[in-house]
Amino acid sequence: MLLTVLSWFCSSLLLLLQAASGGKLPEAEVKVEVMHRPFLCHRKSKYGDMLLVHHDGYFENGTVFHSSRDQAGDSGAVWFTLGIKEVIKGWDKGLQGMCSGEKRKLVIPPALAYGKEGKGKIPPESTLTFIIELLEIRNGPRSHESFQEMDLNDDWKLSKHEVKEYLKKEFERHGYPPNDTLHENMVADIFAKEDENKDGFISSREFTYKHDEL
Ligand SMILES: [Ca+2]
Ligand SMILES: [Ca+2]
Repeated sequence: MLLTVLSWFCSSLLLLLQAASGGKLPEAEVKVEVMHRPFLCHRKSKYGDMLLVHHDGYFENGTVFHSSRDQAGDSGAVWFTLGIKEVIKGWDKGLQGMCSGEKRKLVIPPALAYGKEGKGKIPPESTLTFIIELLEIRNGPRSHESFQEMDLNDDWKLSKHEVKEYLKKEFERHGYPPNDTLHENMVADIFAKEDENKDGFISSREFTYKHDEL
């Protein structure tokens, strides 16, 4: 009896799943192949993280159209923030859950790359292949971790004082002397843009969810 019920349940679930996926056009997908994964992986990339990557780009016929290693040393590697459309959709989708030191091959259909128009030397409707090596992961400017770091009194909102302290720290970290007038102006500017409900604080929501499309 139990078995019958179970199998009935499973087959209806299957039907449900088919119904849910049927009727819609299959969404364009990135083909991801992990070419190398380091033995130790303390942290995996997620939306909002900043990633430093080396990348080689190939057309379908195998010709290289870009290589970040063309430049001397590691200087050609690029930083970008994952998941905020700073890069093509295929990268945002295909570089999640990646370890530092990991190497992936992404095959990206035009819909998730440069589409019908193409761009620069990328012709319209190009499927692109990228070999991407992730060199480093850092907390993105909009990450949960950054917010907690800035929120000195843990009340889940940022006061002008907290933002100013953070700016001072960031300036020092990058080797610039603190500049009170400049910090005041920056704080005023930040609050004008970010404090959407004008209550004098930047809430974690105001801070994090700038990008509705995520
Ligand atoms: Ca606070
Ligand atoms: Ca606010």
